[in-house]
Amino acid sequence: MQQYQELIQTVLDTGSWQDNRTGIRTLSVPGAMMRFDLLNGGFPAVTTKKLAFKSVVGELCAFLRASSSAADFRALGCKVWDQNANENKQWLENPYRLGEDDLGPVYGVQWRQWPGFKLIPVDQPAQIADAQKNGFRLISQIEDEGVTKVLLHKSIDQLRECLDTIVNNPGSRRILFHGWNPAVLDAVALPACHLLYQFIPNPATRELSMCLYVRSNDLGLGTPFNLAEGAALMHLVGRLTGYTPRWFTYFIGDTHIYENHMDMVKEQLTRTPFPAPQFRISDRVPDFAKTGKYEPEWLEKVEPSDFSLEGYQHHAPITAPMAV
Ligand code: DHF
Ligand code: TMP
Repeated sequence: MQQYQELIQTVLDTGSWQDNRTGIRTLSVPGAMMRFDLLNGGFPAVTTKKLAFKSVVGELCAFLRASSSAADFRALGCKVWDQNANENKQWLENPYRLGEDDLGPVYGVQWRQWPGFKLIPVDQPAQIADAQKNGFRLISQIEDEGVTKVLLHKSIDQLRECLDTIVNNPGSRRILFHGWNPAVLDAVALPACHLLYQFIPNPATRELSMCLYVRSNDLGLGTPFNLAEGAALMHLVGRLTGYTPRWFTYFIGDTHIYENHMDMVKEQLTRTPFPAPQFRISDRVPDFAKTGKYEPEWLEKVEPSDFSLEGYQHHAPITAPMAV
């Protein structure tokens, strides 16, 4: 995890101070990249402090189940959403908030249940038939800008469609899912930070690579989680589609360190990183490469206890407050 330390150093050396909505300033750099080779169980866990691995895999399971409540995250062992659900004044006053612990249609809802709508003029029956064939359900007929149209809806499981494509059409360069839904930005506790995931399978080597784009990344708290979660997702998707995880390329837009995290990150720079641990998924989760049976329903069935780190050596835990 040399690269994490190098990125912290780059921000300390070249960053500029920025104000933001939280009231806690950040030292920021516009744009960064890290790249990890996950071959042979490799895993980008930070070692210069203790990674809250149980919390990481709890969060991933909650995303995979399309959770929209901090209570669901807690039930899976992850408390990191409590503050965003219940302590941000703007969100507490938001008419879309459904009450205690509600987060709105965050990450997993977009990954697994993207709300897809089509408005098609009634004089286009071929389009309507095609949409219905593709799983859109007719909701009603309406007048829109003087034209009679039908409104159709489909809950789109973007992630499941990625797995289907890895299995059936691995040469595709369109295997991605998006967390940024512009239609719901006003109705969520926090607009998606890690938002674009693209899978790149290599059918010749049976290796699966992934690129992840994170629009805004808190190097002290968010980045270690996002790296670990992205890598865990690659290992899981690889298991379910018969691929070995390979290159994990991690792009960041606004790359920042909060002013009250300076002691935490500087302390980490004094520590020598340990070798990366090995990542394991329990045998309970079927390996497509061995069974030849495609079982994508394990995306929802997987439990936090199915994920573990082996040989995780780390320095003493350090933490710092999260800017809400
Ligand atoms: N807001 C901000 N300002 N930064 C974030 O990184 C962030 N991340 C969110 C939601 N809002 C956010 C979701 N992810 C922690 C880690 C990830 C995360 C939120 C918080 C965190 O506090 N980590 C601590 C404790 C982890 C634990 O014990 O569960 C850590 O030391 O890693
Ligand atoms: P923003 O919406 O104003 O960019 O604030 C979001 C903050 O949360 C920002 O510091 C980035 C951080 N964050 C992460 O780094 N990773 C995450 O997974 C999440 C949810 C947030």
